[in-house]
Amino acid sequence: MIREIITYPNKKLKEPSKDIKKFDKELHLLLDDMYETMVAKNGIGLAAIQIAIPLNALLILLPDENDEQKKENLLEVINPKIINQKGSIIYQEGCLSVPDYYDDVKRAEWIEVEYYDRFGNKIVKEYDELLGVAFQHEMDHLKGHLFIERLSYLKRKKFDKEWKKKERAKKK
Ligand code: Y12
Ligand code: CO
Repeated sequence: MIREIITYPNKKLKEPSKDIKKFDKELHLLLDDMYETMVAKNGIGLAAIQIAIPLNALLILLPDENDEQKKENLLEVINPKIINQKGSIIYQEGCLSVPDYYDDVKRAEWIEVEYYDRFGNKIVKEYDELLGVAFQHEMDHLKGHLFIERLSYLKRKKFDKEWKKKERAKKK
């Protein structure tokens, strides 16, 4: 089922998510709905809190070299932790919960993470480039943060100005 995505400034997006304890059918249904929602909305990543569920689950599905999102490349991530990181990279990010705004964000260039798959198997992996950036972006959601909080002072001002302008236009 395609779920509604909550958007800035919905306060729920600030809520820290909780660890998942049961790797059961209910979790599988949540992950399936998240997948349907992410693909339907043209996303490459989605955290459960973006559909108002404060649980530590996220998905990432990058397009392949033919620009296709193949389900076999889907990353389902439960209760993730970054255990090592190094370097820095600047990447232009966007977010389904912050529609129509894209900007450069600085993050770690390489991360080592541990997490669980949908069956409760523990996974330890390294990610870099876009996958590493997307992983960090989605993990921020689980802690109640949006990428716009990581913008420089001037870029954040630019975001606030554009957002207010859009709000005024909606009221007309
Ligand atoms: C780099 C880039 C993105 C991430 C996090 C995952 N972000 C997304 O999946 C953003 C998707 C997105 C899709 C949009 O819709 C379309 O393009 C049709 C979109 O546009 C609007 O909302 C109007 C904005 C964002 C991490 C690293
Ligand atoms: Co996002």
